[in-house]
Amino acid sequence: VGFVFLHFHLYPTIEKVHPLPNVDPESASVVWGTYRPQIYFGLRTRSPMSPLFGMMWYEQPNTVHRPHIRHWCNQDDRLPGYYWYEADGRTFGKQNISEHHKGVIQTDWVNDANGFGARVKLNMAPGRRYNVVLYFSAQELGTRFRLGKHLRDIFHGHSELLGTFTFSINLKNGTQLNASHSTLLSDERIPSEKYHDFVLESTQAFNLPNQPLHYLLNEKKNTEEGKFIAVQLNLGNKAEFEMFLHSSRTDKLKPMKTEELTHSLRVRSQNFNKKYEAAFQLGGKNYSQTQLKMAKVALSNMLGSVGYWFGHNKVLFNNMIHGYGPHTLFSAVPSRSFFPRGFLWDEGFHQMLIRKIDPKMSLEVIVSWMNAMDTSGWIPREMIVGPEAEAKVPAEFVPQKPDVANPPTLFYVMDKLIHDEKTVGRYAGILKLLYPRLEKWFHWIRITQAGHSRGTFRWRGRNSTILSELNPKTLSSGLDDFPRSSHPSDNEYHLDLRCWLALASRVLARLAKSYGTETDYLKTSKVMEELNNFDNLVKDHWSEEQQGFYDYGKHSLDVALAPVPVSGGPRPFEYQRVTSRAPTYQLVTDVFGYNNLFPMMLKMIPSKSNILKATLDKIRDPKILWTNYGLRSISRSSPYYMARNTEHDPPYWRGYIWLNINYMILSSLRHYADQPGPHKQQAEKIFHELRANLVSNMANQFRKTGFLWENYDDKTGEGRGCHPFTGWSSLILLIMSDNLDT
Ligand code: 6A9
Repeated sequence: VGFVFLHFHLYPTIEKVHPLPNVDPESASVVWGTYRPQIYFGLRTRSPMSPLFGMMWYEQPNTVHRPHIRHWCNQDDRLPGYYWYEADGRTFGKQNISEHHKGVIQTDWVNDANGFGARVKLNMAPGRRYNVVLYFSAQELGTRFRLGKHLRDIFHGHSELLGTFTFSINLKNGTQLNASHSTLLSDERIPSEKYHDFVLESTQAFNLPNQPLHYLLNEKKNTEEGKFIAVQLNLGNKAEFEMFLHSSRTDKLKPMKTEELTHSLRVRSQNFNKKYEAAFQLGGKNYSQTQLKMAKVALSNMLGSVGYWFGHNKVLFNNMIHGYGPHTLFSAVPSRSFFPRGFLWDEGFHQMLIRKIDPKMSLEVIVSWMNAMDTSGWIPREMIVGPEAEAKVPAEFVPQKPDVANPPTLFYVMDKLIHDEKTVGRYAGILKLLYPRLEKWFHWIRITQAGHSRGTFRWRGRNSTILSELNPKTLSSGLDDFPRSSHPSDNEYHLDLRCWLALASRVLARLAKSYGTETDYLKTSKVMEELNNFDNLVKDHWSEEQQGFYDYGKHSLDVALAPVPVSGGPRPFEYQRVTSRAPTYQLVTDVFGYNNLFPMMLKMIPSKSNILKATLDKIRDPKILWTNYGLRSISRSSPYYMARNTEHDPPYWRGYIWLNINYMILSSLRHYADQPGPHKQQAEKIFHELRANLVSNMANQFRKTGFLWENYDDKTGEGRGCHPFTGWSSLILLIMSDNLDT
């Protein structure tokens, strides 16, 4: 009975918890926003029923090669840069998209209670010709579109959510349409990840007399009313047009016009800039123009790439793939091009930034993630929800595993939110409802990721049989290939996880104090004391000899990837891990890097302790973690430094510089610099040096490449990995503004 009971509790029944109420009682579901972050310019409302709006464009090729459509943000487009440089994630945004040959496309938009208005400007190289396609697509049977007769009423239709609506286009003076516009209406069900394919398939080369070749939409209408509708504007190299969606949802408003669009854009931009300066106060800080620009792009992009998804996750459970959902996820994303979906631990970092300017949005997002929890307390690490999200992920990475956790960074944000008087006053109701959810989550992590002995913890999900990896990955930790014990076993325990739980328990105790009963508070305080006991941490993880904190497990100090003869494969050998010295149970002392800094990062080391000094020394040592561009992820003297994990997997968290961890380090340096103690000055000095290095390198890279990057090279400072990466790399703004929340 015990087993069944435990099993029932530990493994999700994959049944969702009851959703918490909307933070925003006004109906967000009819308000348009840039909630399709994976496309260059797309809008939808926060309702599963929302029609999707999007824009595509292509350059008219002068040859018989089919045009290359731009639609989904894609690194292969090799655009020299694209970013929201002002955006609040709610009411407006201004974006610059740099095209090849020094072309620029601007997309600016605002919403109102009945729809949206947008202005698009093309300023492309002389002699080139561009084609812009604007489309709407229905997501449910109640939404239907019809074609109108002229640009002023190019489409109209009706939907359950919006009532009847019209869409109009206004070509600005001087903008010539090369051939007249053409339209497409279809009643086929086009999967939402295939819109550009559909448009491309509907495109044909036309040889018009005395004109170069044109690829145009082959005017098509297989129905009177349809589910997908598109209009094409066949333009030259310079063009400007506006578009307005107006629904009859409330009859208070007249359709938006040019003057209102201009006016709203101006007023919202002014308000945004005012709020921005109030929140981050970069004004008097002596930053260069590039640095200031990067800072505002960082925030605007974070907000401009908040997304909304609807659908089911795939979950691997009992050796079968189950659907889990449906979910409606409202979340920021790490990267519009590569990772345009929700990641649990990334989200805590995103909200550290967003809450500074829009705490209500942070709460809306946290509520959304808490609603993704199942009845056992598990939350998927990645929310790959709906066909658009799934289309970006190779099939083998889609299924989520219900025994796998991810760092509970949302506690980190909650801590800040409940220390902010305004937020506490205004959102007491939802904070109170969040408390039991967070407690459930905490409890789930504590139970399911427990180690063998009390107070130790182990990330689940490491592969103990795989031979092709130098060190089996720990995806659950978020630090993926950061080396742990070489031979995964049930007896190992992990430093970072223990520190995350210590932090979470501290926040939970504070939450219990404000929103729980007396008993809750006593209970959580006890847990907090246990998990934050520094002597126990030292006992389990500290090496006196190495003067560092380490993981523990079955570990060999001598492993390497080497070709091993095999038969029956495509090659006579395979790269495998070879172990020259047998593994024994010990601390993992040949690895020092981000994982080993967690006791300091989460401010668990007493400020007077020699352990703090030892940690600071290692941080500042160029042979270990120090570089001119930020702290590298793994010591240069570790055998794992820059080591490939398999023949095909390059190093990832094995040397490169990552912003989320550098942010946490800076935050703890600030903390120790402000505490009395013998190491105060050392912390202060390193704080300033590290901050200056990060800011100047990221701004240099931004100037050179036009992007914020996933991580940075520790030898050259160059941006690496995917781009744009305006998830946690945007924390550079908090760093610049000295908002390090000690
Ligand atoms: C692979 C390939 C189109 C990896 O920022 C998101 C995550 C972090 O949470 C994690 O800590 N990134 C970090 O180690 C990117 C994760 C990508 C995983 C999916 C599929 C898709 O190629």
